[in-house]
Amino acid sequence: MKTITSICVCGILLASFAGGEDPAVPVGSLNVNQSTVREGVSPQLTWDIEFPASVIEVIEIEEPTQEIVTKTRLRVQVCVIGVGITDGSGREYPAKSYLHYSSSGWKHIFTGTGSEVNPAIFCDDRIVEAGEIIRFAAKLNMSGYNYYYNDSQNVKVLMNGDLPPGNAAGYEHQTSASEYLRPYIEDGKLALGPLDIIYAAELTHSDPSHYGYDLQDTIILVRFTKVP
Ligand SMILES: [Ca+2]
Repeated sequence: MKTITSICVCGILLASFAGGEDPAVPVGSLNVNQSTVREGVSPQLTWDIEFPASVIEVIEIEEPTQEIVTKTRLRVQVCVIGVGITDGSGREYPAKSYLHYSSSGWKHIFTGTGSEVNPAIFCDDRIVEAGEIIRFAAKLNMSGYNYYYNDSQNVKVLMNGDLPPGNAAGYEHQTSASEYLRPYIEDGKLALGPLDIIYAAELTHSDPSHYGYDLQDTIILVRFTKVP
């Protein structure tokens, strides 16, 4: 073998891949065994591509409790995608949400209405070790309404490629999703990062057959990143 020339498969995307963290897109190198190739000579190519991991490689989602158990040391970043509680006249109502970490207890994530949500802000950002158990709770922030927890049928934990929340089979997913959720849906499926999950919570109705039961009253995104 003569000169090894290493070519980045996708230099721009590789730049966004911080060392030690899993890539969000396929990255790798393509190696050619010659620096110049003469006509009629086929160079030997080798490649080493690292594909994005799936979230179930780094966490386990326990059933039926929907508790999340981390399998490795992870950075956990939490943002609110949306709060979708309005009445017939368009008035907004606030929701309140928490995550519980087995190592540190309940942490407040967000209290507010849909128009107060800023999905660009991480409401929580921490490192957890393997074996951490993460739970969820949210409520309509008015008296007379109770918390719903991760083990309730009013809360769903969803990942990349799942059907969006609140859509019975046969419905057109994009049109039945809340406005704020549409950027996260492609071809009728959730388009999240490979190591993201969302909590989708229904806070106003407990009867799944009611039209108000849409599992879009509070949607929280949790992004996991492997850390050394
Ligand atoms: Ca609702």
